[in-house]
Amino acid sequence: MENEKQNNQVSQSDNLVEETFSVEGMTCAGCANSVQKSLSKLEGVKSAEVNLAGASATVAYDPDAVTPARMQQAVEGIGFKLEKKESGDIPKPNRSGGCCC
Ligand SMILES: [Cu+2]
Repeated sequence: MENEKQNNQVSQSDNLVEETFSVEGMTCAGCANSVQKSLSKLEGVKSAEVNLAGASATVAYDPDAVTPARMQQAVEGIGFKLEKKESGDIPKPNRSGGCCC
């Protein structure tokens, strides 16, 4: 008799942090989409919202499973730059032409 319990339980963690990063290099909705995808597919990232106009990304994540450094790596891997937003840091419009499309 098989006594296999396939309890695919997601480890319950209410340790969720929401943080806003600034994203450099996005020039169109396609760019924003790529950044959003690369972030949300990371383990530990619950949701990612990329704001093209504001050149920012708001990520809800579990700090036990993923780190901002990891997100930076992922975003840099597709040609953009993710930076922790310092308070008082005004995002400057970026039209450097690092477009993905
Ligand atoms: Cu683009």
